Amino acid sequence: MKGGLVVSALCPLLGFILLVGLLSHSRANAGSITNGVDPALSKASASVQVDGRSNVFGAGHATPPAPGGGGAGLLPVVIDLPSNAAAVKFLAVSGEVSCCGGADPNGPDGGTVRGYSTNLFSVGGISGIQFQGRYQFLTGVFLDAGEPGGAAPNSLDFGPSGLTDSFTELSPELRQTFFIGDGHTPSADVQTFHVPAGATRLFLGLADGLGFIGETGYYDDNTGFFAVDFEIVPGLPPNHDPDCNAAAADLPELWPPNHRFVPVTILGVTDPDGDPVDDLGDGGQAGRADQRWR
Ligand SMILES: [Ca+2]
Ligand SMILES: [Ca+2]
Repeated sequence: MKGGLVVSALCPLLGFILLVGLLSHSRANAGSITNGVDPALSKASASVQVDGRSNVFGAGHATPPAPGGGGAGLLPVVIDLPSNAAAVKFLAVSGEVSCCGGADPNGPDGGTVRGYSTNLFSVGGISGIQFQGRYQFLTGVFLDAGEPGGAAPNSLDFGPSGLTDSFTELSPELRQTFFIGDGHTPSADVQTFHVPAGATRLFLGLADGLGFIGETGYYDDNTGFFAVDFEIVPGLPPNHDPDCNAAAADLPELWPPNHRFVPVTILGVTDPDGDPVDDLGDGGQAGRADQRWR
């Protein structure tokens, strides 16, 4: 009877016990309070095309970098994130690119046939990325509203001794490049990419360099593109506990004992989010606390 109000003392001879809903536990009622996600927060989906020359390390900069030579390519594709963005899912990624003048094209999960491994350095405040045995895959990076600079986050390693491409969820940091590939695990489960705090933009491109090792560059010999269908998953709005400070029964007492059920309503409960303050959907009304009696 945690947090409840027992009124049985008012009618002990009859054994009527009136139980008032667990007002102080209304967070446990979240099933009925927060299941109704605000329709304004519905998922947003869209499609973009990522050119094979899109340089992910150009994210947030005016021009893409190419300290390794071979051409800086193009600025990456930018997706502006709504303020309530919680995660991004890539529902379908198709197309092919070539690292090398049209030879040996590969899909979004990256190439294998040329035997390269990716181990590119960080540049301009954006982390490098590693993937032993894989190259030229779809790559992303989240940024806040500013131009990246300073020390970059650690490079993520998606190789066999690292994260691999089998993760179901990934939580990259701001300015930390990450493998997207086709957005699905090898067993075809869609992967969830959590949006880091403060992120306002997601950039899509590729991570290239001479032999995919060292300084980035060598974008200008790339061909093809990836077509990317993505979905932005909104977060739930913040939920606050109802305010029970003014809660009171609408009957001061149950008397005299007469073997009859007596409905009692608790008034004065409010919710700062405007959520209904009933329970279980069993007859309570908005603006009232739930009541049960037996
Ligand atoms: Ca290239
Ligand atoms: Ca994949």
